[in-house]
Amino acid sequence: MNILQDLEFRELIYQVTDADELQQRLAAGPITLYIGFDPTADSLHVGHLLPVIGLRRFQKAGHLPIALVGGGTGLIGDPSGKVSERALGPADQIEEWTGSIRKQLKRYLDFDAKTNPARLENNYRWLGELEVINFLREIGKHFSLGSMLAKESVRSRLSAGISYTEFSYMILQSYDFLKLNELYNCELQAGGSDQWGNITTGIDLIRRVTNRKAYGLTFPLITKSDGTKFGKTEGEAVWLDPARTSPYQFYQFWFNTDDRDVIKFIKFFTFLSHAEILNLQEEVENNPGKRVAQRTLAREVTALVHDQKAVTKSEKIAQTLFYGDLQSLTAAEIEEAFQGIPSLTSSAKEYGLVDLLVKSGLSSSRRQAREDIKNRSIRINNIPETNIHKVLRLEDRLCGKYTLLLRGKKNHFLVKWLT
Ligand code: 383
Repeated sequence: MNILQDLEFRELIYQVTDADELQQRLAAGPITLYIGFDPTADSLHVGHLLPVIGLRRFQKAGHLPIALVGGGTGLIGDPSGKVSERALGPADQIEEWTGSIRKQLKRYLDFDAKTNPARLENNYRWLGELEVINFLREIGKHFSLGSMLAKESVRSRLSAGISYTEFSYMILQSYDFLKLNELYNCELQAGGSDQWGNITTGIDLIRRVTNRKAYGLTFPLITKSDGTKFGKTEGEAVWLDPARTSPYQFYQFWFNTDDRDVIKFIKFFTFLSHAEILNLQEEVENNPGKRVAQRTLAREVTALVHDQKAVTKSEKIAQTLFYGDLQSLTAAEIEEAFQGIPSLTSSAKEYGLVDLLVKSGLSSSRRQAREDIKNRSIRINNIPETNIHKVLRLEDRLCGKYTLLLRGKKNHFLVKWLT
């Protein structure tokens, strides 16, 4: 099976330029392709994962991937998919973020492959040395204002406002494609569907300047069947950097996938074979309660982004949090499990439970807190507490430092004790 058939089975192709010709070109031999990532933070997030994995799929199929970090374009800001102008970040910060993103991208590609090694590039290398007069004469001349204004990324922003800076972004990305075409004979640019406009202007530029043919391919926007946005838990992005999103939370993010989405995500984010995926599909239909597909998804993606140890640890934490004895977790595991959950740091030695329930927001009032306790919906370190006069003391701490409060099944709150 070739790469296009694989991508098709996985429903990963949203748009392609010249489908038939690209098909033939891919059949004719290895192609060099690239995807760009702008350093808009010090880490990639799960919204970047589909294209990152896409590069890896192409490499596994024998093609030559280039991961491009936008050290130059990151200084400008892509208007694609953005409803308003972005503030320019300081140049030294963008440089630092470029370094972090480079490090992250390395993990997914093989730079020592004999016949088809991957490459990592930074477009600051050529964009940084452009001079305005040359740029306007050599490159700008190939762009018609009419077609630039007609691009979705610009058209949708004309009334709300777009600066000349962001307006020019597509020219820089197009120039990158031209450069990579010259340097490495890069013939294909891929990206999310938001990148279609930038990709097609690059193809046009290559044709005008070199009279050569180049191709574009976009991946679909990831949607969830419950209508909420993919890639967030409780409003926060799910990051690839373990310091921002702990491996346990990362694992949970995937494990919590809805039955209606899980097969789609397995197709998108794993390298499981088509047969394995079809088996899991049957499993979801016949035994949805067992969440075998969700567990597989969480294991595969956590092992890819983190490692096998992170999978084992995440499963231990989950098992203990939901069913087990919290006393068996280490302080580091507790910190990891509860990274990002609401917490407060207390310098008191003791704390009344009712006070704490109100202070933490778990209960809306003192009256409600007492009701919740009486109803047995409050647990301290997973143990139900029914005494409304309960005061939290030393013996209620895990590792001498933490107390976990729960209201119902899903509302966690962590108290960190200082003394
Ligand atoms: C810069 C220079 C190029 C080619 C591409 C770029 C970056 C591109 C962009 N991409 C997004 C980003 O950086 O803004 N202009 O956050 C995202 N990508 C990929 C994918 C995606 C896009 O990095 O759809 C999600 O991850 O294309 O939003 O020469």
